Amino acid sequence: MSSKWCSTAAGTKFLQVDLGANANVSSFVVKHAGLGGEQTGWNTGAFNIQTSTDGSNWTTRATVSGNRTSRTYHPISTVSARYVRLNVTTPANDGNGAARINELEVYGGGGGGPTNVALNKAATADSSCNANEGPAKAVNGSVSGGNSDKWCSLGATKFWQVDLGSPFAIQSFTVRHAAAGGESASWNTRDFTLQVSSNGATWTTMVTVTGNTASVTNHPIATTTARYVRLNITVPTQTTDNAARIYEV
Ligand SMILES: [Ca+2]
Repeated sequence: MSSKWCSTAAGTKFLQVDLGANANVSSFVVKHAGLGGEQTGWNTGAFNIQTSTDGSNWTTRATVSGNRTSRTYHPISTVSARYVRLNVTTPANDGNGAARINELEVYGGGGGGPTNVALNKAATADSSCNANEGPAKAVNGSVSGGNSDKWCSLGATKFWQVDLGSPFAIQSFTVRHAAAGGESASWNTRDFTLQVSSNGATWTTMVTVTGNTASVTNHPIATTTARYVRLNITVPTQTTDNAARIYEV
């Protein structure tokens, strides 16, 4: 009974966890009083679960009222988040005023949609336009952090690559171009290829795109196992502008 978090604070009581970095989140499990051996009348009556990438702006992902069960499961459409908050609005269903949470579990991957295996992995590139537009910006899980939330290159041969750390079965790629981050759509990448490699030296071209104008491009492939992914940009924009601008891969 002492393996729980308990709060008797006035008003909404909350429990928050920092995952340490943005991660794909696809479901939550909450273990209430009854799972800790306490009376089920103390199971949380009403609550909501929110996520955030910065710990200050929150989006509500699940809202529950009238709960009486000891364990609740909350699948959601997969989102990238670093922080998860459980807000307890009605702490029990028998009128008791204490919130009693034995466990708040956060799950990613399976069930909620595809997993982004590139998220926060080690990225490199031929060059960067500025120190704050380095290759890591294309795997930081965000496109809304302003014009520097991207990798940018003015190099003669523009490429970006990520080391997934170990081999993964890859099913598709998603590339978010200039306008996905709020810049001009005339700067969306026009011609590019996507390659994979198991050793970082020998590359196989999986996707070849010419004449793209879209802000976000999705590229499903026949599932292939690889550790490295490379994006080669041959025509960076729709105009004579020579900078590649990639907000997320
Ligand atoms: Ca980004």
